This record gives sequence, C-alpha cells and structure tokens, in this order.
Amino acid sequence: MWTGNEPLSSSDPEMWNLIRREKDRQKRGLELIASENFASLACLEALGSCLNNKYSEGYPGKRYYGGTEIIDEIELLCQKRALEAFRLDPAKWGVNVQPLSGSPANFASYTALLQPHDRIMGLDLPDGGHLTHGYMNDQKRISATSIYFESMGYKLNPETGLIDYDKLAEMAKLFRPKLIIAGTSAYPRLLDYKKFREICDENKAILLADMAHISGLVAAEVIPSPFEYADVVTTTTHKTLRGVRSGLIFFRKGVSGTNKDGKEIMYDYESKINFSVFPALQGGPHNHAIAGVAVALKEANSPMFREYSEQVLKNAKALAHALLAHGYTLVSGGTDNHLLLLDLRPKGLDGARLESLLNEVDIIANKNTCPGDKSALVPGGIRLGTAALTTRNFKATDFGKVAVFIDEAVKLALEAKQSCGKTVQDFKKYIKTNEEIKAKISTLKSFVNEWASTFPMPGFEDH
Ligand code: DSN
Repeated sequence: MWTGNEPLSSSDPEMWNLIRREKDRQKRGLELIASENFASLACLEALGSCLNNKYSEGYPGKRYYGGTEIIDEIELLCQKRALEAFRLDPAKWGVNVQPLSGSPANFASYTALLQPHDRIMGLDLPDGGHLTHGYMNDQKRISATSIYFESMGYKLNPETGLIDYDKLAEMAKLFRPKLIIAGTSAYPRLLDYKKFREICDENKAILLADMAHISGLVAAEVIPSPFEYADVVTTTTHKTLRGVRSGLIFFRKGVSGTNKDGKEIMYDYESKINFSVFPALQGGPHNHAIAGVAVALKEANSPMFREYSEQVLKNAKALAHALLAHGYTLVSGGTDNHLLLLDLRPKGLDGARLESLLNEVDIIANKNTCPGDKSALVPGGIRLGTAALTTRNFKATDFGKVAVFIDEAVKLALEAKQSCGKTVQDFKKYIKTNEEIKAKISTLKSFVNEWASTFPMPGFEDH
C-alpha cells in the first residue's frame, strides 16, 4: 500500500539512478562554470523539505491563504539574515526574498521602477553582461528586457578588456536612461560603483547593481560592496553565495533626500518592488527555496565563509598565473574576482571547440565571447570560475594542476581541429569517433576523474 514515505530508490528507481549518476558526474569532474557551486547538505535539506507543500501568496502577515504562520517566520528570518549578511541597516534597506531566481529578480525590478519603453543601459552580453541587462542584436530583441524596455548596451574597451566608463558616460548623456545596471556575468575585474553612481546622478538614473556572480564575495567583504552606491541590488543565491537556487532584491528605504522647500523625500521602492514580484509577476513563493536561502545566508555570515571566499580569490589568481605561465592570454590580463576569461584566439582555437573537448574529459566550463568577437555560438574564449572547486577544498597548488589539465585539453583540441572538417559539428563528431584522439581523451579523462574524486564533496558525500 502506498504511504508516500517510500524512498526514491524504491518508488522511482529510474529517477533515483539518474540522480545517482549526476552525483557521480559532479564528484568525478572538475567544475569550473563560474556561476555554479555546491550547496551544503543543510541547504539541500531545507530545499527538499515539506515547505515545498505550502502556498503562501502575499507577504508575512498579509497572505491569501491560511496556515502560513510558520511560513511567515521563515520568510522574516530569511529577510533578517539577508540584511545581516550584507551588514545593512533595516531602517535604510529592505529585501524581497521571493524572486524565483536572478532573471525574475531583474525583470521584477525593472517592472517596479520603470514604465514600459523606458530606457535601460547594461553591459552588452558579448562584453560580459547578462541577457536580462537588455540584450538584443541587429536582428532581434532577445531578452524581455529589450522587448518591454528600450535598452542600449555599453561596452568594454577592446584593448584593455575593461569597462569603458568614459564612453558609458558619453552614451548615457545622449541616451538618457532611466536606469543603469552595474552588473556582469563574465567580467574578471571589479566594478567602479562610485563611477556608476556619478553617471547615474548626471542623468537622474536609478543605479541597479546586479551582484549575482559576486554576492558571496561581497558578503564575505573580500571585494567592494555595491550597497554604498546603488539604489537597488539584485542577486541570485547559488553562485559565489553558495545557497540554493533563488533570487533576492534589495532596495533602499527611508529618506532619500530633501526637496527645495527642505521637506524630506522618501524612497518608494519597497511597495513598488513588492507589488511587482507579487501579484504582478509571480504567484506563490517557493518557501522551500526561501528556507534554503536563509540557511545559506547564515553560513555566509560566518568566519568560515570569509575564509572560503578569500580562498576563491586566491585560487582564481593561481589559475590565472598558471595559465599565463603556460603562454595563454587572459582578457584584461588577469582577475580580481572568482573568474577568468581565457582568450583562445591567439592559440588558433575557440571556446566552442574547447568546451566540447573539456566536456569529454569531465572538465566543465562554458564558451564565452571575448571583446571583439562576432559570434556567440563560436566565441573566442572560455570562462573559468573557482567558486565550486574551492568548496571542494581545492587550494592554489591544485589550481596549478587544473591549468595543466586545461593545457593538455587545448593541445588535444588543436590536434583534432587540424585533422577534422571545418565546422564545430565536424570537430564534435571527430573527437567522439576518431580512435586515436579518443584514446588520448580517455587517458586524460582517467587522470582527471581519479584526481577529482579524491576531493571532498559537500552536500551529498554520504547520501
Ligand atoms: N547562467 C548564469 C551565468 O552563467 O552567468 C547567469 O544567469
């Protein structure tokens, strides 16, 4: 008789087996995707809890369903921990913890603060921005941000690989955006939030900082925080912050200034943002995710997490250093955060081919555009991040070894590229079918698997 308490292994062996295989893949591989991490067992327990079962549209104390007393406590605890993790004064900052992830958090912020077709500026996607920062190309408006608002991307200086703030200031003067986004998805350097603030002030624009990639590093105070300068800050919770998948929107509240008669003007972001998340865009919050985020925020507010974040930075520098020593080119010449962008063009290679070869040897990374690239499908670079492997206790010397494996993979990719047809598809087929290259790939993969498996795996070691 069905009780609902049968474990997954017996009630659905097919799914249990798929999850078991994914655990194995995560453990035996080298995870270098800059936006990924390994959440703790405590986070995953909260995520997999009975909180999944509860509907609670609305906000604490103002719900549309009964039975939400405990859910209210959970959401309030998550809000409190979010403010504490970033050392924010609750009189000056509030937070909405209901966005389902980073993209919904960004769109909810724009919907709250702007009218349809108002103007937005964000870092262009090929230059390291995110889709939701307004991406469109010459053929099509791609992100909903560019469909419902008018977006203009600012760019990197192609020589330095750094954001061209002077150009941004010049473009903003002409475009006169209502909102400027200071945020990145593939940018290895720190952002000059003060500069962004000045440009926003010159144009009476709102400054939204999307700190999704770096929020763990900000919480740990190992890189500068956007909160001093931004009006609104959005983030995901599962990248360097190492929680479960969700999103947060922080907004300023209280007094924003005085008018010419000396009367106080108040921020009105709180009601607008809360309304935008629910009821405008979302339904019931994912209470299990909110609980998981609360657990992660407690972890992030600890000396252990600061140590971890310091190590993430050291490891990124070590990986950069080792790759430079092997003769590689890095966009901007190095890194100040958790990621680096390896420019493969000087080697005669591209990110698409290397990504697929790395995948064959269980080194997981993603292809990425480098400044000046024309194609996002066959871009010149590969993005490498250190947050996930640092969670598995990798140190700087281990990243030296990771660089050696990447170098081996690049050599194999170049060898394959010389012998196969012209297209990326030809390349992918060749590395899966040519016996000689397959044998070399298999040897490299064995080394990677054997070595990676010796490192601990927080979250599901014994589960
Ligand atoms: N997919 C994430 C990243 O890789 O940066 C952002 O959404």
